[in-house]
Amino acid sequence: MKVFVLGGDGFCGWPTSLHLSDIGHEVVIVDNLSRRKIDVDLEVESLTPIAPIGERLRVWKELTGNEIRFVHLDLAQEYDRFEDLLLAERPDALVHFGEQRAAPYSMRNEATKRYTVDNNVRATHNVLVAIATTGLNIAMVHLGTMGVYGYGWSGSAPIPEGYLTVKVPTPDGELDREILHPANPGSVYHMTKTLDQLLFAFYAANDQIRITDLHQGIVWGTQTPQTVLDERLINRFDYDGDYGTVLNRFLMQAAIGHPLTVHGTGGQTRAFIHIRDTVRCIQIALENPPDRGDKPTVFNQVTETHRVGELAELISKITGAEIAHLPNPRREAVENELNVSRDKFVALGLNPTTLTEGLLEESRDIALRYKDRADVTKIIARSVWRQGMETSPDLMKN
Ligand code: NAD
Ligand code: USQ
Repeated sequence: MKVFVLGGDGFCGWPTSLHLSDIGHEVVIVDNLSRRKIDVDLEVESLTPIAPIGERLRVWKELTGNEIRFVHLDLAQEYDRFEDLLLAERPDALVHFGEQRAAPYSMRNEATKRYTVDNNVRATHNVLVAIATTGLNIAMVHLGTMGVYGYGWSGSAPIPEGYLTVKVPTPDGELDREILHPANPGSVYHMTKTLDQLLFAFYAANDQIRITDLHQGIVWGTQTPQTVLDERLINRFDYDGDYGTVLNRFLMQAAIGHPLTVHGTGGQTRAFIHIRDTVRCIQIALENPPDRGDKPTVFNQVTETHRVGELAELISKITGAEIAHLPNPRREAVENELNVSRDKFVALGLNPTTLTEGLLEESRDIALRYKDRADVTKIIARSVWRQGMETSPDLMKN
């Protein structure tokens, strides 16, 4: 297949591009490199050194003979160029990672709230309009989030894969109806993913676009079999208070002797997936697209759930790291249950990689190898959900 990877320079998009190229697909990355620019604005860098995109692609070709092409394009701002690109290249499928993905960054200030909505909703809508207008039969796979369901709305009831069957009372008795699971976003970022879902429902029905929406949990780990081939292919490792996600942050903090930054009691339960499984799930989704006229297919792309506090305890047990309970900068439930249906990927052949000490060690080794690149003044999460919320002072000095 010829596959466009939108956002293919990012943390999930880069290893996915290499994986798809490795198994023989023709890959074209479309990215505006905005994630690299945000690092410059935040004065922080990935813990791992990220080579320029041209160098990444050159090394991949030298090592494997496989060519991945790159198009520098802003999906939210350059609609005409994107439509022309689809017509010229006629891809069979596209994977859409190209959005601003950090919840704390989306809550940082009025500019980042507006940027996140403008960028994410426009990018997704432009992609859909371009597919509809060109009339190409492109299968679209989108990276959504578990956060669209919210945490705790249905207590311990299993969260279905996208759709909920409800009973609608009518004067003639009850009707069974399948609806999109009610949206309960916890941040401006998560809200954009709930808006994406409505766009998908509309364009699947109106223009018969074939859409798969992957409700992904928190991705952890760094490397895949392709990114380890050469240091210039290494994947991102975000550890800062806005972009670092919880498990990778804890692993990095343990490696540099920083206390583990648990927000509040640590009773928050979240869903997780290793980056190696992310790339396999995307391959499975690409190989099993819905038919024209189907409603969007939704998969819950998660392999396990854990409480944040329990993860901190596990890492503390392995590494001896201290645990710090910090004021929570987010408005979120202090504690929640999370029971997620996740049968579809397993039925289609995914053999889940779960959180084992071996893999934790692998991530810790990377954190140890690059620990001198860490700026410890960037670790504490300081983007608050409402003005006036308390945050922690730095726990370490550079
Ligand atoms: P990332 O920020 O590392 O990568 C996103 C990429 O998209 C970046 O390279 C960025 O430059 C590009 N991009 C953003 N806006 C663009 C635009 N307007 N035009 C072109 N390119 C644009 O994020 P990630 O962690 O790789 O996440 C990828 C997707 O997966 C996101 O949509 C995110 O919501 C979703 N997701 C991520 C996680 C996670 O834990 N990282 C979990 C669940 C879902
Ligand atoms: N947390 C801590 N300490 C930290 C960092 C986070 O206790 O140092 C807590 C947060 O308060 C939150 C939980 O850990 O309760 C998860 O936070 P996170 O930053 O790891 O994940 P989140 O903000 O939910 O976002 C990440 C990705 C996003 C994706 C989402 C999937 O950045 O793109 O959509 O995971 S999900 O969480 O399933 O919605």
